[in-house]
Amino acid sequence: TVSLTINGKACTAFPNETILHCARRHDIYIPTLCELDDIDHTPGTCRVCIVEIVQAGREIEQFVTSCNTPVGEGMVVQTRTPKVRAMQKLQVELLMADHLQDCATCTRHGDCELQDLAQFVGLKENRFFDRQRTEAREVDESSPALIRDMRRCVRCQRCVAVCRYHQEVDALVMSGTGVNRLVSLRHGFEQASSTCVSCGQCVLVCPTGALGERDETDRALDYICDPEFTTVVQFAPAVRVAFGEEFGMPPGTNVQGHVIAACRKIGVDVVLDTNFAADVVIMEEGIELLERLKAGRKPTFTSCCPAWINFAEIHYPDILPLLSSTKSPQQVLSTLAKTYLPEKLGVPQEKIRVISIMPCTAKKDEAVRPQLAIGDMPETDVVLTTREFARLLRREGIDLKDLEPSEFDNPYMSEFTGAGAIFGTTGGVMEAAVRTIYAVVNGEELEDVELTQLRGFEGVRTATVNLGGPFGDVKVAMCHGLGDTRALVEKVRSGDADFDFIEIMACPGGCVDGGGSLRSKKAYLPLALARRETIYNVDRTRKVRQSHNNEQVKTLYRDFLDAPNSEKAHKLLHTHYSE
Ligand code: HC1
Ligand code: SF4
Repeated sequence: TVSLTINGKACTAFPNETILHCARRHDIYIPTLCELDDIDHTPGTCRVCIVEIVQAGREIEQFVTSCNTPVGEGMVVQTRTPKVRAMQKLQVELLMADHLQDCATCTRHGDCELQDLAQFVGLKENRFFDRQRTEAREVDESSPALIRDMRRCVRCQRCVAVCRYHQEVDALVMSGTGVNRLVSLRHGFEQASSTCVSCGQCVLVCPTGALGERDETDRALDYICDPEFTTVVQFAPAVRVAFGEEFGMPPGTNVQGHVIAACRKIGVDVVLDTNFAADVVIMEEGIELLERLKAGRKPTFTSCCPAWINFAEIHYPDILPLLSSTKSPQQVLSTLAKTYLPEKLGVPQEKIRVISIMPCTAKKDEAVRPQLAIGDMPETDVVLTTREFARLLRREGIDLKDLEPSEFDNPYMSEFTGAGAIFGTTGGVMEAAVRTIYAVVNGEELEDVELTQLRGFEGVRTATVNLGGPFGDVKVAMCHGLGDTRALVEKVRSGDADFDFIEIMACPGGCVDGGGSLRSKKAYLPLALARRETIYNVDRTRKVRQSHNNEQVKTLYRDFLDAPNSEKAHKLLHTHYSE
């Protein structure tokens, strides 16, 4: 170990540990902006983590960035001297100099790491702001999902790092020099035509409002407030366990009842559950998988994650025939809300508007796919990320904590099973599918529905499941995060991986910490495990835990779809992909 002092306090460090890291372990605060420990990102570009050091045996003081300077034996570190504080303040002032000064209208207002820094250094004035140069910076609004506003970028490069080293999509690059240096899409493309798959991981790590989703809270309000329309809201499996945090509730609190109450309070007519549609997806995808296995076609990839679909289409179009043709739960619910529900409610199809609340940015892309429309009418009209939904409630003066939890009351499309609930976490779709496929093949239920061999958090997990009947052992894989996905897809293409069924979720952890969920400052995906625990609890406490035993799903097939994979089910609930 290495001995040193920080602000007079004796500290021990590991060899090659950075000063910042050592300080944190000893509970000494040093401000940071570009650095993000969770993704091992220490570019040292913002320079606000500057500290004063004196190396052992040397008299002179030096000023270094603590995030990328290693400790030394006998080093004396000072973090709060007048000189250090003045330098940090100047740094923040320089960062502010080319940052759009419209905090009050920024979606990160009150939740911004740059604002926190301005408070930390006690910034009272802003001497160097160059409005003209800042306002001239690029704002890319070409994507239905994401907005890249370079007027708010602080060049921390966290987005570049997460996209390149974690998601391995590598859609972002730094371009330009000096004051013109900024984040661009590779080859200068616009978002809509680049290799970006809209997974939103870059948004989760952005410390300011430079990256974000296209805000559609106004469009949602327009529908909700218009008496002409019957507005239907659906919310994703993960939303109920990944939303309370925004209103000060402990991580992973199940706020399903609060979300229902909030929707009613803002004037939504019908509140439905994406979990119900997840159960329907299991029926369709499960039977589809068995058909494919019988025909010797394998592997089949799941198709519910839209960033994964984008990834396959853009990066590996040759594998598209391997994807399940079943639409995602979001689209299944929207389709049924505009075909099945009108009959049941006595409301004309063209008067229905579907708003979905998703922990996902790529769902916005999915909603505008031309093949996911009924004639000219999109199946899903508006997708709000979890962040936008929080914003919408604030705009309506609602604090989630103050609401009395409510229950679903729609008798057709709101009941869900434990299987539908676990879609929200990595491995959940596979587990839900196996519960139903096993019963279909064997005519009896699995003895233990908790398939713990499919759980876990490794990037790729594999297992062998005995399906019984003519199928016997099938090999399955579950993968989350696009870095691991790329490696797995490469293996499938080269014949080095032999699987029957593969679940892919583009976001690490699955939807519980999706790219559209609430952002955490200075951390990447810190809440996934707490949220996942709650999801498994929801499953554990459901009376019915297999999709095929969902009474509303049974009624749907009896009254409307005939059978899973029937001609009608195929027409309404399956899709195709584009190269
Ligand atoms: Fe997901 Fe899905 S699980 S994709 O992760 O299949 O977003 O939660 O809604 O559609 O059900 C997200 C979550 C979600 C779909 C379902
Ligand atoms: Fe990369 Fe995903 Fe961000 Fe696109 S949305 S730039 S793929 S991290």
